[in-house]
Amino acid sequence: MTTVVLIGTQWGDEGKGKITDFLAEKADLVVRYQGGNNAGHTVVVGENSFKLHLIPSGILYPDKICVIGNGVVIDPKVLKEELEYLRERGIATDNLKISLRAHLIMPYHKKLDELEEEDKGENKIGTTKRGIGPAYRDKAARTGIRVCDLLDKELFAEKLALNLKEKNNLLEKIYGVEGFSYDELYHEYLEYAEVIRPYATDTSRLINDAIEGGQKVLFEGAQGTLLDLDHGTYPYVTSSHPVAGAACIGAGIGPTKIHKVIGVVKAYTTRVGSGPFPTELLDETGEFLRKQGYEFGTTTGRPRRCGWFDGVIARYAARVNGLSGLAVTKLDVLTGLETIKVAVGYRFNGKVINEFPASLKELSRCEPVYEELPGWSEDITGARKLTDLPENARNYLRKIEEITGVPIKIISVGTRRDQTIILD
Ligand code: 2SA
Ligand code: GDP
Ligand code: MG
Repeated sequence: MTTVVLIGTQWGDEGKGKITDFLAEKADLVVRYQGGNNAGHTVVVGENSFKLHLIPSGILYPDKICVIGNGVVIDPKVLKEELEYLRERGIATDNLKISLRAHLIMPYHKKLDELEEEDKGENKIGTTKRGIGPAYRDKAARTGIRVCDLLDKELFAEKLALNLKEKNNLLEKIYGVEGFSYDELYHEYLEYAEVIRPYATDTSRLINDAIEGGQKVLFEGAQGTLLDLDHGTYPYVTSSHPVAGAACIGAGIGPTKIHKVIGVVKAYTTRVGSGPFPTELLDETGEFLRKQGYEFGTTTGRPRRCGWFDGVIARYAARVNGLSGLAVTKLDVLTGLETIKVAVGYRFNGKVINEFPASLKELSRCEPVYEELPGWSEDITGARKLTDLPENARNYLRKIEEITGVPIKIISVGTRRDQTIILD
């Protein structure tokens, strides 16, 4: 491995946490480049299950440098809690590095996220209410507060005052709720400044120096391609860029520094939050997938919507991310299904289309065109090489390769590190 970007190809929760953890063993640095604590990555190490939201999954290895890049939005309260959660479980956090350029999530961002969702009623996005959208909005509006601002008392005081003037006005006059006290926020955040200070650095420099020095860097994407602000199912997306290209911007490296892009593909499809989902199963098969795959949000506990594997989406993700390889996860969850359906195109206005439409109105009218493949009943959680898998499972994987045109490099057949098959 040299420089690898690992991304989600669907609507998130593909099992990126597990694959990151697996690949991190061979990496020197693990870097997060977008999103915030809306992410929920579950990593199972032996008998222990770790749920990480903000800190890169690589932290579970004592010798890896873990970076929160400039493209991430940081809720310092959550950072403090996550650091404590890890330390309480015997995980050292000294190798964490945080970008001086990363933006902060403030309590008014969370409040606004909540109020805006309520206001939208039936049209709500289904956000995680972690303040992600409002924080990125301030970043784009050039009013955001960054880590380097927080570490400078006077600058922070100035920026906080300016922001509170605007936000309290909005909260009180538009939403009719109480605003935030300057003094309380100022003192709360000064405490967080001291939590962040030991980790804060120029992470772009750090990452580039590591690459130049021949070290191996793994970029850990959060959410998934269809939640991307540009390439996803807008407006039912997150406010960052989960696609591979964003690793450059969110970490401060150039495109020439990336060698491989691995797309994590769940063997079926899930989605949390609102918006169209062509292969969604609202029947007992959907219920079977949710139960077998334990499909509940890692951050919010929400039940995930479940459906068949969607080849149109996978092909689209292969293109917009420039995938060089696939990691197929949760293949074991399909065990026991007599037949498995795979969407190979959509029927729209009486015609078959192969491209993922830009218009959501169009997408919501698309009917999947399915191919049916025979399932398998054998327990595959003990498989460690391709030939351990039943023929029907191998045929299913071959179908995914055929649809996407991308070779499968990793197959996951269970939550644990060892429940993984590596292909050359
Ligand atoms: P936000 O909070 O502004 O990013 O929400 C906007 C949309 O992005 C979706 N989103 C996610 N979808 C899947 N998984 C996510 N992380 C958690 C997990 C989710 C959870 O790992 O399970 O616990 O509920 C995630 N984060 C954001 C969100 O559902 C909206 O559709
Ligand atoms: P992420 O957001 O992409 O990191 O995914 P999540 O951690 O939110 O959700 C994936 C869930 O599936 C987690 O609970 C993982 O432990 C679990 N998981 C990952 N790979 C496998 C697998 O191959 N089989 C099964 N049964 N579970 C898996
Ligand atoms: Mg997740």
